[in-house]
Amino acid sequence: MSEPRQSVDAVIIGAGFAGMYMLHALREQGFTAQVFEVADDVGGTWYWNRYPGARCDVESLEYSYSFSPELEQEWEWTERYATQPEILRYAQHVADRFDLRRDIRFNTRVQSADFDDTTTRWTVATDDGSRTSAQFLIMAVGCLSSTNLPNFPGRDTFAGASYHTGTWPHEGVDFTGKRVAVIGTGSSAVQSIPIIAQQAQHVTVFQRTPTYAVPAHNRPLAAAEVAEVKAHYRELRAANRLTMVGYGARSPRGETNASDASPAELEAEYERRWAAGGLSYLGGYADLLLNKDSNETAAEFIRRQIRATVNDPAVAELLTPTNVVGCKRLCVDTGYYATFNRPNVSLVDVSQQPIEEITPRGVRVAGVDYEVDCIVYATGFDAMTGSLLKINANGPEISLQQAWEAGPRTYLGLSVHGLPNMFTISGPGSPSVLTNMITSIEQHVEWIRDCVVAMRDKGLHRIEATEQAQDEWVDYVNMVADMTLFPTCNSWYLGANVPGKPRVFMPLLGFAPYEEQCKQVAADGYRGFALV
Ligand code: N01
Repeated sequence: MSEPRQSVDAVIIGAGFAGMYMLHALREQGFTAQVFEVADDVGGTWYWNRYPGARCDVESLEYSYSFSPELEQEWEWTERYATQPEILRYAQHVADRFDLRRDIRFNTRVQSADFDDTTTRWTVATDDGSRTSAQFLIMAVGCLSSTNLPNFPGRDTFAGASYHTGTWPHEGVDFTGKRVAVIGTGSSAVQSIPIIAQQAQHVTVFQRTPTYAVPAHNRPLAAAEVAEVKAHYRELRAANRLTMVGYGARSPRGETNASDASPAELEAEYERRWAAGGLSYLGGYADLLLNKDSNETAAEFIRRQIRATVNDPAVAELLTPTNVVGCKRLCVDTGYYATFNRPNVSLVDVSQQPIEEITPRGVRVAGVDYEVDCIVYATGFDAMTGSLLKINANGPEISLQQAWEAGPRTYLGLSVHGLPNMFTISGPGSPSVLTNMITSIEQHVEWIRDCVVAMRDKGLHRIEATEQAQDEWVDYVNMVADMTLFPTCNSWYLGANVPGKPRVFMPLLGFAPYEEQCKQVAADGYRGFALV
């Protein structure tokens, strides 16, 4: 492993897709950079989330870097939705291909970063005692990397094995013959429950909020489809960057409103999208996340599929969500609802009476003990802010923790007033988690790269978002969210899954308009930033 350098142009924290591309992009411009990474290899999210069935719900041909046409052509995806091992292999291939590892210090956690206003440089301290001085501090820590493990009474008294989907053992887990509790029914649970159920003696799922899931219809990629995409990759990538979500240009979103469609038209459109599979289900009509009545038509279609799939009407009813579809992240599944027809799977509703206690032998709800051998916490993440706040970043007068005491505030999701020369890749206030993450990462990396090149060209050494620009941006992000149905659920987008976390709608809706705004800010001489 490389020794960290003592002085570089940029320290990058994290070696997932964001950190890897940031390193490559800076190197290409002649900058020096040091990456710090807690894990022992690259991959970020795809390094940690090794739970059974983990896959990306954005199609593999689009959930991949676009910055290198050669990389794009040489890599062969095998399935419509890539598995976690395949995506991790891809990340490792990228690290090899661009010789990234020599500037990455693995097994190393950044503990603090302090900005010195006299030198306009950061000093970054790590848990192995190293100190690195850098002009720029770039946070590539991921949006979903700080796990949320609920503090159930007695949690640590459990005598069996406990796992969190987000920090799954590398050697895998054999559930054969085991009684397993799964807590949570979000995307990670929806993917893992059907597979755990095939192995385990019994699976008991503890559900607080039922989930909408649309079928993945995963399949091996046909050679002809791959060839077709590869022949027109540039056009596809460009078209994706003109969408609201940074992917899916191959199955365009409907431009008409569900409110204008007849019941027969609605049914046909939802049938078509359900049969196609995947997240484009919600792209059927333009108003599905704007108009409650329109949303209800899409939601009701899924509810009918659940009732038609699940044999026991009482179980079906419990599995049927009532809230707006899409205001929590839509899940993409393979056999999730049907899994509840298995004799070895049962469902426990914890919406009214929460999990009371974890006992040495299992999970207690409403005085009933569910005895299990293993507990799988599929309880999600302290999303978007968790990993950033774990780093003690201190500006000249204020720390990041102080700046975000009442919730995250950024300018463009890229920069925080009070923390000069610090950039956040896919930070709160940017589209990030509402998009194809790799599209958003590439856009942020390229913007940051161009910004530091412009600073070097002009002999500038300090950049900081102004308070006014940040205030206006936060208002704008909220205004956009309030025009939609997104704030109507207790989602992790709002921080509602973590007790005590300030309720702020963190991502910004709409990739294409956002990219345009970022370009305009740069073209206007980095409007909203104070440059020295
Ligand atoms: O986490 P989640 P996740 N008692 O927060 C429940 C991405 N992702 O890891 O809904 C009982 O969605 C919680 O209940 P509730 C994707 O963006 C992508 O599944 O808060 N239950 C919920 O059911 C996704 O959205 C992919 O009421 C508790 C569950 O735990 C994001 O990661 C795959 C509880 C957490 O669900 C996070 O997904 C996986 C408590 N105290 C993840 N606390 C793909 O690309 C929490 N819960 C396919």
